[in-house]
Amino acid sequence: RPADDLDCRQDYINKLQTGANPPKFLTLDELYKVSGVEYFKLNVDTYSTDGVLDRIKQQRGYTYEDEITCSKECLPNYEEKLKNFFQEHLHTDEEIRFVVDGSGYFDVRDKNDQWVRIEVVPGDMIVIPSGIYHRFTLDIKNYVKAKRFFIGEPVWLPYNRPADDMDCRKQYLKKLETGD
Ligand code: KMT
Ligand code: NI
Repeated sequence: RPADDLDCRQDYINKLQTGANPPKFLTLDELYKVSGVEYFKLNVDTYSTDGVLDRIKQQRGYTYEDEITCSKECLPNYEEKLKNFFQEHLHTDEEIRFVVDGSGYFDVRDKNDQWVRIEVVPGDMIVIPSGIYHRFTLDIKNYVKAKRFFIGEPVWLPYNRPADDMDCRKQYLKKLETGD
């Protein structure tokens, strides 16, 4: 030790159970109640023409869109970026991801500060609220392709925990407490 950069070590950490033992499964309504995370199911074969994604973008004001591929081959600075994604952090804006290929895990802290692991597969669109502590990791396939959305000019800056004094954190906690 330390051998934290070895692939087998990373795979081991990624597969570690993050939540309750034995696992407890949440419905999407429950997920929303305990974290404020929103979820949309899209059809990965028809989303570009079926209008569902367009309606969400329009309703929520998503004016920016790009695509990120996380794999050793496609992501510049792969090791460092993945390490940063997996550091517990928050953002001043929503983190919106629509997975079109591959898979991975978003871990978010619930209102009792316990991890909730959200597996994302093609067709899954999640909205992680601003001010929530979270992290992302790939699974054993080491590959995900996702569309990213943003209201206005994108800001990807993470604030690693602790960031409890930030306005977005306080607002997030207030909203969670009052239930919207
Ligand atoms: C992020 O910000 O954590 C990511 O973009 C992760 C890859 S998208 C599923
Ligand atoms: Ni993030």
